[in-house]
Amino acid sequence: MEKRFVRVSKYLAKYLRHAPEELGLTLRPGGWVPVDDLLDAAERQGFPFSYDELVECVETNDKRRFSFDETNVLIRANQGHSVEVDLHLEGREPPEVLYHGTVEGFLAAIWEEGLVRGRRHHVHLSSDVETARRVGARRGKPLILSVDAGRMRREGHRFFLSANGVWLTDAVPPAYLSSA
Ligand code: HQG
Repeated sequence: MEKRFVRVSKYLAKYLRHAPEELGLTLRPGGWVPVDDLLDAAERQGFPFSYDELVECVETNDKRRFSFDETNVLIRANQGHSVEVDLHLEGREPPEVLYHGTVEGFLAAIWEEGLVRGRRHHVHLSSDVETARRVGARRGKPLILSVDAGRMRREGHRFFLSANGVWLTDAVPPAYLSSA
């Protein structure tokens, strides 16, 4: 991902996931905001980018963090929000095993209380070890936990799949966790 687009992506993540009101934006149901409102607000704030740059940023984004609606009139972050918003995610059958990348310092608390969502809406899980490793590596030497997602589902927990392939659930109690 080109440097300029990393900056635009960080800017979008901030305002589409965490602080839309700081740009004078309100997330619509589904997390959507009008593209024109976003472009205008960013320009007013002194961080202008063009419609074409926005499209390229969304299309080349390393984690496909954002999407447009079918008509490219609205844009949203696919997951990762801390503000209250209903993303209209549909429940999905997860694979038997999902993975979570974390770091040593969190382990004692995780074995004690399980995975909790912190300030995001959900706990984020990956369907492959490599992705989980990258997620954990943001914080230090990554440690991978396996989540017994099939059993969780059979025992009543709900799972959602974001548009960019991240598995989401409310919480993972310790009984479903093991070292990968
Ligand atoms: C840890 C990025 C103590 C958890 C990534 C994690 C992902 C606990 C941190 C997405 C805990 C939360 C999400 C407990 C969980 N006690 N620590 N009971 N339960 N934790 O950032 O999963 O670039 O909210 O292990 O690539 O790291 O933003 O979640 O280390 O897809 O698009 O608490 O964010 O994507 O951290 O990352 P986060 P995450 P983006």
